[in-house]
Amino acid sequence: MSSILAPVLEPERAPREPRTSETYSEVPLFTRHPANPILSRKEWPYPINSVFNAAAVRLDDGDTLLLCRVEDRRGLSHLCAARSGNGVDGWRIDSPPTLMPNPREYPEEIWGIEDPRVTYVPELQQYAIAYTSFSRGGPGVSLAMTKDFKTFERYGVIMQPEDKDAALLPRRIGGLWAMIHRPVTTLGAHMWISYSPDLRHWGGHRIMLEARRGGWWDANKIGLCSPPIETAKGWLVLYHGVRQTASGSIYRLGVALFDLEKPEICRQRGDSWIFGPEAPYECSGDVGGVVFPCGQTIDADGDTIRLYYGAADSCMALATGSIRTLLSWLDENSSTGLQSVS
Ligand code: BMA
Repeated sequence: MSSILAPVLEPERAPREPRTSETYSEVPLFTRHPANPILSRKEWPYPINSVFNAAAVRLDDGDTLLLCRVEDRRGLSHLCAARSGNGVDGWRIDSPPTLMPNPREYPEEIWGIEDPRVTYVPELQQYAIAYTSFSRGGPGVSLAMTKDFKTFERYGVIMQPEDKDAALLPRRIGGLWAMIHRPVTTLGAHMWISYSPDLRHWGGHRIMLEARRGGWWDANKIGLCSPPIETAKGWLVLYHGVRQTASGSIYRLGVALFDLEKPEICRQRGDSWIFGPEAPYECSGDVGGVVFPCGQTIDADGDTIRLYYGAADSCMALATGSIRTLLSWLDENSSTGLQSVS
């Protein structure tokens, strides 16, 4: 039975013997692109402080579009599209910016809009942009729809503060739209999933993944990274875990697999993180020690993931991985019965 207080964990396999730390070797599941960082403020056609945490899509014409979070020199963020034929360089950047906060009509955007995740929705033939709107109440989740990244239909705030790290699934589940998000409640900062008949009214709230506790790398605070990837084995989800240390937070990535038709059911969850800040552009910047992907594209081979991530809240970087490899890594490196280990 699922409950809103406890995530459902239905492992397909029997629980294994507890694993030891020697079991966890450093497997390079994502490879940094040699051209990193691929975008920074020096490329920008107007004065900014930083560009990071971009959503990513492959357009019909073959271009990669990054919908970047751009922080201006007041500290407030807006969204700006950068397009490239190869997804690595030759970026053509919108000027004026693509999507600005509109606090007159949407007061929840008074301190800016941040960290978009873009999902293409075949049924609607539109892209859904879930982004953080920031105001006195704290961060909330807003939604906008677009066909072309030129005009947008704004739905306003759909998940009230404090909530962020949201993405829409690309298709209905049991007739309803499904949104992953990360509210902060008295229960902690965990990933939830909610359902809607019309993208405006949301309910059926369920916790889908809990932050672990104690010494774990993903203790206390987690959140969705890029939108889930649909595979034959389930929804493959990259998430960030935040480790609080005496000298600040470390943002690292983990991976988990969720049931295709009941996505609140976690099938597998990796024990160790799979990617963390190591390169100089990830370790130093406005907020050193942060890798923060909000988008990926999948190559024509159906397997290669191009993961676009913000580095140190300052620039954009790219790393490549493989869906097949992540799935087989999960088979070998995930724990079951998570509640007992957290
Ligand atoms: C999170 C978000 C991200 C940011 C990260 C690290 O809470 O605000 O936009 O990249 O912190 O500062």
